[in-house]
Amino acid sequence: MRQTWRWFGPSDLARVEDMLQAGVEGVVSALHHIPNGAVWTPAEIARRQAQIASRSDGTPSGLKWEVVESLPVSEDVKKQKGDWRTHIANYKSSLENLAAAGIETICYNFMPILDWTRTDLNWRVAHGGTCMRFDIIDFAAFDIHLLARADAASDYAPKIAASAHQRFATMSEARKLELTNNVTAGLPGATEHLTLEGVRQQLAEYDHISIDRLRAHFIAFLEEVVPVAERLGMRLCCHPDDPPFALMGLPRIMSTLEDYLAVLSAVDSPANGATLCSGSLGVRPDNDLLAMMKALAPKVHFIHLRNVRRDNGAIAGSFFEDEHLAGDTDMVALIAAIMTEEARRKAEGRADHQIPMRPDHGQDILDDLGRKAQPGYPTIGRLKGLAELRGVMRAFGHPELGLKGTGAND
Ligand code: CS2
Ligand code: MN
Repeated sequence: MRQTWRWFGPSDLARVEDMLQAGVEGVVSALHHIPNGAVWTPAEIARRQAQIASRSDGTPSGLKWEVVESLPVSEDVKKQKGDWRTHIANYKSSLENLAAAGIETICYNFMPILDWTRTDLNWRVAHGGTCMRFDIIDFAAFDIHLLARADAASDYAPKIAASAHQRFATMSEARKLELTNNVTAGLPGATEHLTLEGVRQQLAEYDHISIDRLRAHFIAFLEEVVPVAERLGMRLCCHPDDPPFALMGLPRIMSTLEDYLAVLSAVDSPANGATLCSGSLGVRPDNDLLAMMKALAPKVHFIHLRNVRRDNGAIAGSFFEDEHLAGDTDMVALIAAIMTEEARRKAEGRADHQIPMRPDHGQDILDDLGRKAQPGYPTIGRLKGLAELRGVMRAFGHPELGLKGTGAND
């Protein structure tokens, strides 16, 4: 795997030299300041490439922008409303411009309104660091009582709704505010920081969009952009829903292997691929990450390695972001499956046999604590995650001791 790292640009708390010290081989970035639906111009792309290529003292870093995350799909395209046709044309132009700049791997997602969703951004773990957490009871309390969505109560299992009522009854005003801010927090440029009223208005726009309709919109989008990506030798890779189940009554269509197979087979092309995010998909106990990796193998173009622990006992839906080698996903076995696929590609002579991987999120530890990084993107916590993952990769790649018989150590 190619060891990459997400960098939000010059405003990122991690500097280019920090990435070098973390042992990063390639950079994942995006032009967050460009509004969703607009064209990424050659000049803006070149500017970000130049920022990545040099350290703060101006000397060359040797790093390159290798993966785009994300080239966002606009809400208009998801709803087939307003300017959606222009936005699709602009998406194609952005692909042309990125390909001309030598960037071939493009991650995006197709989640309505919200990107990732958590109820806690700084949840204290036993070792004293913090991580992000999603608590289904808190989330239901938000949905039923704070957002006050009409059908909310009946969308939850009775046990969850009852616990949510109880918890809300004793919830402090400060926690209500914090919960609202956490749930509506988004990524810069990907989703704006939404007010409750803003969320209600946006939700109303999805009232008539069923799962099947959203999937049809997605396939219509793919039918337009995949041929362009294929002609340009690019790899599109869709990130799964995070968490991988319906929220606030919104349709979700990228949560399971069946979801992936439906859209990847609808527009069958090597350019139409997947981002395997073990942290997002791993929230569902019925998502078998190893089986997913094997089933999607030739079309996995980008990998997010992150581990979650489902932690609410009998009530499904809650989880926290555990250390990379802890949690409910067998990370070591997953890495073996990925490296086996890489070996298979190499034997086939595929130029993209090395799959870009990044440590997706990390816990806040040591000097991360108290620094205001993007939620999930502390420097030291991610560096630790990357180092742990690299250790596993190195062991499997060992010529004597590694994955014998798979070709992974040839
Ligand atoms: C990311 C996603 O930070 C994260 O959780 O994995 O937000 C991801 O960048 C987008 O969904 C990809 O489009
Ligand atoms: Mn991810």
